[in-house]
Amino acid sequence: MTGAPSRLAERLESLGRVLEIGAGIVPGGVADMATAAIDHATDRLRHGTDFTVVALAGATGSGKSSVFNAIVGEDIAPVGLTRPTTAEARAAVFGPKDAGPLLQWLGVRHRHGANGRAALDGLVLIDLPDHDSVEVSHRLQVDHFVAHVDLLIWVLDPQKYADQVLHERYLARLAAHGDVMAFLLHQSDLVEDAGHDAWRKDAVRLLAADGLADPAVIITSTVTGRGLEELATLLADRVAARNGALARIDADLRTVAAGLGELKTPPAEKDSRSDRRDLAAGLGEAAGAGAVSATVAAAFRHDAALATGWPFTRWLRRFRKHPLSRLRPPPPARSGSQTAIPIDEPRLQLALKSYADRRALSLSWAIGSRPSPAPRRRDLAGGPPSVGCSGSWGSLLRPAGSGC
Ligand SMILES: Nc1nc2c(ncn2[C@@H]2O[C@H](COP(=O)(O)OP(=O)(O)OP(=O)(O)O)[C@@H](O)[C@H]2O)c(=O)[nH]1
Ligand SMILES: [Mg+2]
Repeated sequence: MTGAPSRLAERLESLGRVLEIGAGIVPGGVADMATAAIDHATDRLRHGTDFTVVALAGATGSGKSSVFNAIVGEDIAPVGLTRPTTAEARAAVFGPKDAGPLLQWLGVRHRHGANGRAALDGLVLIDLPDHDSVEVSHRLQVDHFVAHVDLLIWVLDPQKYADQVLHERYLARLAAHGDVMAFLLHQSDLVEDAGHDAWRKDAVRLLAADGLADPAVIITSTVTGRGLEELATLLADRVAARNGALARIDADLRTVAAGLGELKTPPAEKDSRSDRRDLAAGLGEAAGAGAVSATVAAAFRHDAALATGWPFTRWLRRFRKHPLSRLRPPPPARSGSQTAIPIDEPRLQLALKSYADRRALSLSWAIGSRPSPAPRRRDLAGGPPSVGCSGSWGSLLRPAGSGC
C-alpha cells in the first residue's frame, strides 16, 4: 500500500485547488459534496488504516442484527419480532487493538470485543438501525454511517430488495461506490432453491439500473447458514488488504469527479472573447486608460465649444489650457526600462490573474464533459481501483496510473 495514501493526498489537494479556483462557479451541491469528501478523508485518515469499518445496512427486519450476531459468533445484538428492533448503532471490534478513538469519531456508543475469528482481526463491524424507519433518528444515523464507513454490506430480504427508497435514496447515489459495497440476498431460506437464480438476476438488474455494474452479491440465511462463510471470507479479504479506508475515499473522489465532469460551460470561443474583453478593460484601467478617455472627452467638448459656442464664451475659452496638454508625456526617463505612462501595478496583476483563472476554468471544462463510465468491481487487494477518463476537472482527481 505504500504510495497510495500520498497519491490520494495529491488528489485531495487537487480537489481543494479546484474548489478554490471555482469558488462561486462550481454549483453549491457539487461544492458541498467535494467539501464533505475532503473533510471525511482528512478525519478518516487521521485514524489510520489498520481498521476496516464495515456497516450492515438495510430495511427493518431484513436480518442485519442476525447477520451481525452470526459473524461475531455471539448474540450481542437484540433480534426481535417487533419492528424496528435496533435503535442505535452497535459495533463489534475484532482483535486486540484499541478502536476507541475511531469509534468515538464515528459516534458509536455500544461497543463489544470480538475475538472469535483471527482472520477478522482489524474488523470493526457495525449493526445499523433500519434505513426505512418510521423513526427519523434511525434514518439520520444510517445516513451518517453510509457517509463514513469503509465498506457497506446491504442486507436485502425477499420482500424489500426492490424497495424504491433503497435504490433511489441510497444505491443510485452510490454508483461510484461499487467497490466498497456488497449485497446479501438474505432470508434465502424463505425462497425456494429453484428461485434463487432468478432472485439474484433480478437484484443484479436493479443494481445495474442504479449504475452498479458487477456487484458483489451473496445469497445468505442465518437459518440455514448459507453464504455466511462466503461473507466471512469477503470480510477477511478486505481486512487483510488494509486499504478499506483508502478505497472508500477513492470512491468518494470518483463521485465528486463525476459531479465536476458534468458541469457544462458556454461555447469556448464565446467564453474566450468575453474573457479577452475583460482582460483588455483591466489592462486599460491599469494603464490609466480611464483618465485618458476622460481627458479626450474634455478636449472634444473644449474644441466643440470653440467652434460652435457663443462668441463671448469662445473668446473666454481661448485663455484656458487645452485638456490634451495634460496628457503630455513626462520628461524622458533615466533608465530605459521606465515607461512613459505609470502603470497601476496592483490593477495590472489583478487583471492578469483573473484572466488566467477564468481561462484555466474554461479550458478544463472545454476539454470534455463526458460522464465517467461506472467503475468496475475489482479486487481491492489488487491496488488502487481503475477509473474512466472523463477529461474534465474530474480528471484531476483520477488515481495515478489510470491510463488516461
Ligand atoms: N427465515 C429467516 N428469518 C430470519 C433470517 N435472519 C433474520 N431472520 C428473522 O427476521 C427477523 C428480523 O431480524 P433482525 O436481525 O432483528 O432484523 P434487523 O434487520 O436487525 O431489524 P431492525 O433492527 O428492526 O432493523 C427476526 O425474527 C429474525 O429471526 C433468515 O435468514 N431467515
Ligand atoms: Mg436490528
